[in-house]
This record gives sequence, structure tokens and C-alpha cells, in this order.
Amino acid sequence: MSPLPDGWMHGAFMQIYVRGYKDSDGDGKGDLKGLISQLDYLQDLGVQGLWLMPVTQSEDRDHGYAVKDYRSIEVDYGSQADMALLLAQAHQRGMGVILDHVINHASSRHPLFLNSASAKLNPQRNYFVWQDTLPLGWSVWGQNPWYSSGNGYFYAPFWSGMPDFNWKNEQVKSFHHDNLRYWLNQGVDGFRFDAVGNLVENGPMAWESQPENHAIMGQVQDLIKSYDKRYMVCEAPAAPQAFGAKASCGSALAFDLKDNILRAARGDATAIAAVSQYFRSAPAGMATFLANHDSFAGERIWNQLSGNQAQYKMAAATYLLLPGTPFIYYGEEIGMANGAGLTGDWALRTPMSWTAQATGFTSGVPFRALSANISSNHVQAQRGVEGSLHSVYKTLIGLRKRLPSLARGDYSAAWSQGASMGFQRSLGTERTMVLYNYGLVAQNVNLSGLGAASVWAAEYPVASDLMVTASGTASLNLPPQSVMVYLQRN
Ligand SMILES: [Ca+2]
Ligand SMILES: [Ca+2]
Repeated sequence: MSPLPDGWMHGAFMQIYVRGYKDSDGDGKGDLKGLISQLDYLQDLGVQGLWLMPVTQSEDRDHGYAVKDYRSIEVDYGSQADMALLLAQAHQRGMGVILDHVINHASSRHPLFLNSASAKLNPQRNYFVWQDTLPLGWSVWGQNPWYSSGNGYFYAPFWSGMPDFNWKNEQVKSFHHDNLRYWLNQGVDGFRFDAVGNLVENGPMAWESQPENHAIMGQVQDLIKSYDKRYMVCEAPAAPQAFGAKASCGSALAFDLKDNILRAARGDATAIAAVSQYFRSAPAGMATFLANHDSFAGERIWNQLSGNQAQYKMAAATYLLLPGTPFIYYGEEIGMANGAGLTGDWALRTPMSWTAQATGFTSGVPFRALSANISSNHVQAQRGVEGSLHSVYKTLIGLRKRLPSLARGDYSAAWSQGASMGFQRSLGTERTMVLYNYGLVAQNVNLSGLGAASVWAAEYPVASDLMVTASGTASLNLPPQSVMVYLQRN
């Protein structure tokens, strides 16, 4: 039985790069013990789930996606005992922990690949994708994905050091299912699956989002859901909603929503309309987010919004109050900027800004440059400070926690008009209404279709009740760059 409360997976998650989060032993690299020491911080923020980027042994010894072992913990991060302690401590705080599972590829130093590459007749040859002669006509993201090993060509679209598994081989399925069970049996609460759009290849023009991928992930979902209160979410940037469907992953990261949220935060009426419509058709299990660890998904939000805090708060208020499961990227809640002097993915994967100096992260020398705005944007400066980004995140996460309709209710009555939008959420008898004005001037909005003569209490911010007329209409004034949350009383 899971120790977690029902519906825990509809609360806010924190995506954590363990190497960058908190160092416990002074070697300059974050680790599991360091993360455990910050669980109180995460609980206080209201987080209900943690997504840990890969934590098992990797060849890269950095991001961890070049997996060398699917079971033993990365030595920089700690031990199996540390993982068990993390799970126990997180569960005590009502938080679930999901692990990044790299299902499409492994490190070229993984024993299975070394065997596979050793000889054409090796019994493990077919764990990976091989051709005797160089296949022609392939271009994946502008590159030839085939590499020579001396006795054939293997397929590795992400990097020659990360060859793709052969998902047409049933043994590959068993291998991954066994590893998933291994972690589930230890009490892990689920997984984030990497690159599920790339599982099966059917030819040079058919290497992405192939129909077989959905069946593979549907079977994975069956396995995971056979355990109590587990959760999974998939990464499929090219087709998020198809993988978010019930018969596929059941939940997928909403790559097709984040840019419109940021445009909405800047006041773009077309984007505001698109955001208001998104969950009318998108699977309710979509996982919303603004940015993550990959530069293809954008820079740190602080950089994307040029440090505009009012817009930043509007973006947060948008995805934290929509359906689905929101994923916060570590440091986002304090407006951490890209790393100083870094480019690409490294700029997004810097030590967490706990205090104004590196000493908040490590007593040693940090493994990478710090965030460019650590002197101004750090936890110590913002925690408990009214109006800070941290306080706004905490308040919004708290609203989602306190009002179950916001966390997992239906989505209805969505509208937008210029710089404003609104929607209702309902679960059982609880009905909430969320209203936004992204514009720089106040907006008067006329609402209709509300319960005749109903009364709505302002849950956020403090405001007077909203009184609905006998014909079900109400009008109110939305201040510039504001969000209002109402709860129906009768
Ligand atoms: Ca360490
Ligand atoms: Ca593949």
C-alpha cells in the first residue's frame, strides 16, 4: 500500500536536478543526503511530488541520461540506503518521489550495449538497433543517426554515446519492466519517461511518434497502475497530447502549452485565448510547466521574461491553477536566472541559489558556475517575504492544495476577452472560478451563466463577495496583472 494520500499526484511537483540541488559532503556536487536536508523546505512550499532527474550510474556523470546501470545509485549522489531514506522522509511529509527512467536509449558503456556491439552473433545483439550497411536517407534533427562500430551500424539519434534500444525486441520490454518493478517494489511512486516519441523506428521518414510507441507505453502504464497510487508522466515534445491520452501514457508534459502561457503573461490576446481553450480538449492528465532542464524547451523563465516579476507571477498563477499536474523546475520559485557565463543546457543546470553565495549550496567548490542573479534571487532573501516570487508560488500551491476542485476538478465555462480570461473548476459540490487580467490596465468583465443569485467568496486575494443577479450575471473589475479565485458559497 502507498503511504501517500489520494490524489497526491495532482499537487505541484518539483523537478530536481540532484547534482545541482544541495551538497551534503563538500565535494561540490549535490547528492541525495543534501536533497533530504531540504525536504522541509519543499514541504513548506507545498510541493506534493518530486521528479528526480536520473539518479542511477551514468557514463556522463552529469545529467545522468547516459545510463550505465538502471539500478545502482550514481556514486556522486550516494547509496541505496540514501535513496531508501529519501523515500521514507518524503513519504512522511506527504510527498511522492518519481524517478526519471530513460527508456529509449542507454549509455554506449552499458554492459548490454558492450555485449551487443562485441559481435554480430552475440545473444544480446538485438537489444539495440543494428544494420550491416550504413542506412541511407536518414536525418534526425538534421543529423545522420547511424554510427559505425566496426561490425555494423547502430542507431543513436541523441548522441553516439547513447545508442537506442531495439523496442521491436520483446527482451527489451522485459528488461525495462523488470527495472521498473525493482524501483516500484522499493516504494518509488512512479516515473517520468524520457523521449517516448522515439521508441520505435519504421524507416527514414518514420522515426518519431510511431503508433507502436503508444502501445508500449500503455503496457508500461498497466504495470505501474498495478501498484497502489503510482503516477507516470511522459516526455514527447513532438506529440504531447497523443501521449497524454489514457491509452498511451495517461499523462505527458504539455510542451504545446508553455509558450502560450509565457506569451499570455506578456499580455498577448491570441495566446490568452489559446491558454483558455487548452484544457477544453487536451487530456486532463497533461503535466503543465514553464521550463525545464533542456535548452530546446527555453531558457530559465527569469531570462525569458527579462526579470519582469509581474509577468512572472501571472505565468505561475496560470499553470498552477489549471488542470493537470504542474511541474516547477527547481529554482523557478525564486526566479533563478541562467548560469553566469554558461550556454545551452548547462546554463539551466546550475547549483540552487539557497543564499547569496555558493556556500548555501556547498562548503566546497561548486561543480558548475552559479546562477547569474544569485546575489539578488535566493531562497534566504525571499522566504517569508510578502510579495516575493517565493511567497506567490507558496500561496498559489497552497490554494491548489486547499481547494480540491483546483487540483483535480473539471474544467468548464472557459472564456477570454482581450487581456482577460476565466474558467470554472468543479469537483463534487465544490465549484471555483478563476479570473485573470494579464493587461496593464484594469478590465471590467461581465460574467454570465453563473448560478442565479449565487454568492461567491473571494479566496484569493482578499476581496468582497461576488453577488450574482437573479439572471445569473455578475460584473467585476479586474485590476491590472491580477488573478482572482472565487469559491461558490450557494
Ligand atoms: Ca556531494
Ligand atoms: Ca528508439
